[in-house]
Amino acid sequence: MNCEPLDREKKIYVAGHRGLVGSALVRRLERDGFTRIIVRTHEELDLTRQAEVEAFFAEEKPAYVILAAAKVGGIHANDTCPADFIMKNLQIECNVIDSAYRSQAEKLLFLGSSCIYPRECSQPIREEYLLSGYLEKTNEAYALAKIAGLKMCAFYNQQYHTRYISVMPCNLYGINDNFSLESSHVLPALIRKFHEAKKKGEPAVSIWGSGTPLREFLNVDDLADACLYLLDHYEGNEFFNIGSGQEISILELAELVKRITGYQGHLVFDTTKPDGTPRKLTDISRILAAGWSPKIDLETGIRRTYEWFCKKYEMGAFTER
Ligand code: GFB
Repeated sequence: MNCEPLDREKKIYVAGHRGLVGSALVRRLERDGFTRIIVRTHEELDLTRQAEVEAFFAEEKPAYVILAAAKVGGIHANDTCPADFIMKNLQIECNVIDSAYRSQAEKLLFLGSSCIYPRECSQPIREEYLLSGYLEKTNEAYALAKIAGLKMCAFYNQQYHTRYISVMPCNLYGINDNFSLESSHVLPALIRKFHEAKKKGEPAVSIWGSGTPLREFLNVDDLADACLYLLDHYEGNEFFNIGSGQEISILELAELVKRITGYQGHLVFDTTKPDGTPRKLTDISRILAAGWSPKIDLETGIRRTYEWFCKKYEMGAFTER
């Protein structure tokens, strides 16, 4: 498109490398021949601490930065801990984006979320619909922090002529996801619930809400591919929706996961739990026009994730609720 690709020999810092998105990015960068991938565990570097982050950037001076570190969670975690979601995410964004600027990073990629868009906006959701209405209440705090991060990148570009890119992915899933039943997103929760119900011979699996909400899912390896594509090919002040462009109801998703896991029982709906936004299908015309398209279909992606989950499960992972 409009810029030089990243130099594979230069330092690239992936913040959040143990998470779903960060770990997929590290895999992708390694596969692509990056030789100096910088990572820090939470114990080594607390991204909510400004002085620590400034010192880290001053010492390492990464040429490129991918900001995949965030306080994330499913509908229940977002709904019950809004203070944590807004505070931690704003802190991480301010610290990392400003330190990247001060240490003269050449390029930065910021990861947002499709929940930044108004709850009632028309579908599929175009990037232009940002800030055109009220947000969904169950994830308002997280969405506000992600809007702030996206705008920060745009304003740094405007004032300081930096080259920061923002992407807004739909609901993601894949290996290294959070499978805790309390705080996870729907797909890992369903994989674990059906797997455990099958193992224990339970007659029914509980699905939160009514089953009617529609969601768009993208395998995290597709997202990592899109991020590297943009870092290599794009420079400018637009941000990009990244999605599969296809939606599925929670009921249909539950039936698909049930089939993949081989569970034989039936579904019950727990309507004391929230549905969240009724629908959030992104319009992916902008990224398609930029030359990138998704490659992993939902069933293939869930099968791969389930295979990985089963191996980990047998090794004793996922003991927490
Ligand atoms: O994935 P999820 O937690 O987040 O829930 P959101 C999606 C839908 O699945 C909701 C239903 O309608 C849930 O009620 N659901 C059914 C379940 N069973 C389950 C279950 O066992 N666990 C979970 N978690 N959901 C999040 C936002 O919204 O999406 C974040 O809170 C973020 O801010 C993320 O943007 C991508 O899609 O509703």
